[in-house]
Order: sequence, then structure tokens, then C-alpha cells
Amino acid sequence: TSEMAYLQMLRHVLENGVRKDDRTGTGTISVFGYQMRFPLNEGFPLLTTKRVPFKLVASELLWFMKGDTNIRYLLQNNNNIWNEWAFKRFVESEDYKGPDMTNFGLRSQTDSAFADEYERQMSQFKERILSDEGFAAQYGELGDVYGKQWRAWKTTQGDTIDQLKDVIDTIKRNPDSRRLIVSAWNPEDVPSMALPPCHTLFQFYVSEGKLSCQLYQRSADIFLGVPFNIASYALLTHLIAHECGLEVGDFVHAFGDAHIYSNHLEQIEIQLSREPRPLPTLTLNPDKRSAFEFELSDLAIANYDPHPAIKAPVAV
Ligand code: DHF
Ligand code: TMP
Repeated sequence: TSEMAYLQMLRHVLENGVRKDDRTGTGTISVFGYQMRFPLNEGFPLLTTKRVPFKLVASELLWFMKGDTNIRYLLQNNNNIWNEWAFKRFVESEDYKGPDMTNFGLRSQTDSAFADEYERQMSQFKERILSDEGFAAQYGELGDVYGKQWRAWKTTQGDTIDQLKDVIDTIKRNPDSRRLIVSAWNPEDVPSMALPPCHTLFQFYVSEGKLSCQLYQRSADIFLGVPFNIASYALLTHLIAHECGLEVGDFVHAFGDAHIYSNHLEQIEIQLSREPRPLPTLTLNPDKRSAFEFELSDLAIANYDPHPAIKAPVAV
């Protein structure tokens, strides 16, 4: 199945990667430049060699598509994948009065007393984001990340560009265009983002009635982030193909710094020992027309029978 492309990438980086230090202090094995291809008609690329939580992938994508950059919506959908980066801004601010949380990501992995305190502070933080609108407006914000750049890129004239809507309109009017691009990388805004965009730029391509998508990912956590990123862009391609009356073609995934964190090696060994199973299928509610109308309940994954989830610490 097309899952083999991902398993190959893990093996490629294990065999050819070099040791490289990184911002988070975790340490990685890294290669520069790689490409995978997933023919979307062969099944929906949600990995089966470990369970990937589709609902979390989907609610994150719908959040981007709404133009939202505040984790409150994610928390309302029980999605915790962006918490650390909002929390980090809060504990580094004047308003945080609790115990020192410097370097909480690394410290909570080795110091269990600290890990308990971190858990307490994090759950209070989540509680406040959900219950206190003013607090959420200030500390749930990640800055002008994906949603903002996709839907409301600021121009020098003082108005905004809806890159995602424009690209969908262009796919319909001029499918042969070679300019079907959405960029999340906005150099002016990068310094104020909680995390500069990892999935940086994507391009669509239409041929023989099929919509393909290629993503350039500047930095990739191959074990934790990439399985989400594959499923997310596959889903986006399906949604846009649906609106445009096209079949799905390929999702092509290109990388800059593709790395395996040194504390994911045992997990990867387990994953590589497993046999991939048939890929699931995605069905979209046929009553919805526009890609922007879809809600979580309009998206269904069928025949998903993965191996169990494999836990791993995320590098903050
Ligand atoms: N930082 C790093 N170091 N790696 C990332 O992949 C990453 N991804 C971000 C933000 N910053 C990041 C946003 N996406 C998980 C998956 C995607 C993601 C963030 C986190 C994650 O932890 N996945 C777990 C399950 C999480 C859960 O069930 O709540 C997994 O096992 O896939
Ligand atoms: P960096 O900004 O120093 O490159 O750190 C970002 C880390 O997050 C890096 O390990 C890549 C990872 N990442 C993904 O792999 N996919 C994602 O979607 C996101 C947001 C981050």
C-alpha cells in the first residue's frame, strides 16, 4: 500500500541521516530533502502501522480552513495538539504567577515531581482558555499562523487576501494554471508566531480530471508530525476536489529538514516491525458543496483497522 512510502522514509532517515542538534535540545537524526507520493485513489493515507487519530487531524484542518489561530476551538473539540505552544507564551508572560516552567518540555520528561506540577499548571491553563473568553483571546492565540495566512494574508494596502478561496476559484476557472499556490510562510509575521509554519507552501495541479496537491514542509518530525500532515493534506485535497467536481490524484510530500528525534527511536523500531494493513476510505457528506461548509460530522473514515497507537514525547 502507499503506506510503504512512509515506512521507507523512516528507514531512509535511520540509514542515511546524520546527527544534528536542534532548537528543542532533544537531538535528531536528519536528512535534507526527501519526497513521498500517495496516490489518493488507492485509499486514504491514514497510517495503519500505528493508530492516527483522524478526528484530531480533521478538527485541526477545519480550524485552519476557518482562519482560526486560537487554540480555544481545538480544546472545544478535545484536541490538545497545539496546547504546549500556547502554554509556552503564557508562562513566559508577565501574567503568569505560578512555579517556574522554563523548558517544561524537556524537564517534564526527566523530573517526575516537575512533571506533576506541569500537568497541574497545564490543566488550569486549559480550563481558563475554555471558561474565560478574555483570557482565551489573549493566551489562546498562536499568532498569525496557518489559518490567518491561508484566509486573511495582510497586504501592504491594508486589506486581506483569501489565498485558499482564491486558489479554489482558480482551480475551477483555470485548472491548467501553474500558479495554484497557497503560502503560509509570511516573513513579516514569522517572528510573532508561536511556531513558524512547518508546512510552508502547497500547490495544486489538475490533469485528466484529477486534483493533485504537493506540500513543501520545511521541517518535519517524522514520527509525530508527519502522519498528521499526510492525512491533513490528503483530506484537504479531497475537500477541494469535491467542491470542484474533480477526482483525487496524488498527494506529493516534499521535505526540507526531515528528522527523527532521538527519543522516538524505540517507538519507530516497534512501528517498523508491524505489517501495514489495507488503507481505510474517506467519505464526504454529498449534501455539502463548498469545501468551507464541512464540519466534523460530514467526514467519515471507514474500514480503519490499525495497529495500536504508539506514544511518544513531543519536542517543545
Ligand atoms: N512540534 C514537534 N516537535 N513535533 C510536531 O510534530 C509538532 N506538531 C505540531 C506542533 N509542534 C510540533 C502540531 N501537530 C501531535 C501531532 C501533531 C501535532 C502536534 C502533536 C501529537 O502529539 N500526536 C500524538 C497524539 C496526540 C493525542 O492523541 O492527543 C500521536 O501519537 O500522534
Ligand atoms: P522548528 O520550528 O524548530 O523547525 O520546530 C518545529 C518542529 O515541529 C519540528 O520538529 C517539525 C515539527 N512539526 C511537524 O513535523 N509538523 C507540523 O505540522 C508541525 C506544526 C511541526
